[in-house]
Amino acid sequence: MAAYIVSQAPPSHLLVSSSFPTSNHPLLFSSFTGLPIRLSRQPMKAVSISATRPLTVVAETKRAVAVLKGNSSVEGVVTLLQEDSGPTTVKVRVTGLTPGLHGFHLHEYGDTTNGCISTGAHFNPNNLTHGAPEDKIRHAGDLGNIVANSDGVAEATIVDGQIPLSGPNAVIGRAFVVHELEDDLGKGGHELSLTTGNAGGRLACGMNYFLN
Ligand SMILES: [Cu+2]
Ligand SMILES: [Zn+2]
Repeated sequence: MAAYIVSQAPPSHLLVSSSFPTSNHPLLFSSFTGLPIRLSRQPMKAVSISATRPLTVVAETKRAVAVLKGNSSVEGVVTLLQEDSGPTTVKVRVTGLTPGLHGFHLHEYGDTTNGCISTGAHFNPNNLTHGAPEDKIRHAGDLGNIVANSDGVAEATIVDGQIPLSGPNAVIGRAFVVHELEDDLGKGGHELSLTTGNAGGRLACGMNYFLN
């Protein structure tokens, strides 16, 4: 193979030197002689494929807990579990309630310095009106009602897609609140239906703590 001299000017181009011995190479009798031509700077070679790491899929499980307390004998524990970015499973156990339905929400703040009133409004990152958990239009914090039995104990497992444990809408640092009355899920026609579900006073509340 004929050797030729190249000058290495701009990095992506190679110039055929004009001092090239042109006498007996057929290519160099072409009209391109002496003009810049584009050549691959590096010879073709097999691309080496670096060994890829084995693909390992690790399911990330996030957990949180809230302990609910208030000014009455009502108290409870809420545990939360989320796999990856899936829905959050909320397990609730509240005691000391009157039998029947009680509104249960995630409120905006974990603050309980002035009792449950300091937890603010229902967590509502999308600025919607109050609704049922299954409604499209609802507060993220709207988890409906829990039902206390004749012993005043309410146990529930709620699976919900709007209360993740991480990201901008994370529940960590916000509080669960259990209410005196039934949440009308926005359909009661009361002036408070579309803000609080008219669920009455706040019996117990507690902030979510991250457990991982
Ligand atoms: Cu509430
Ligand atoms: Zn609400």
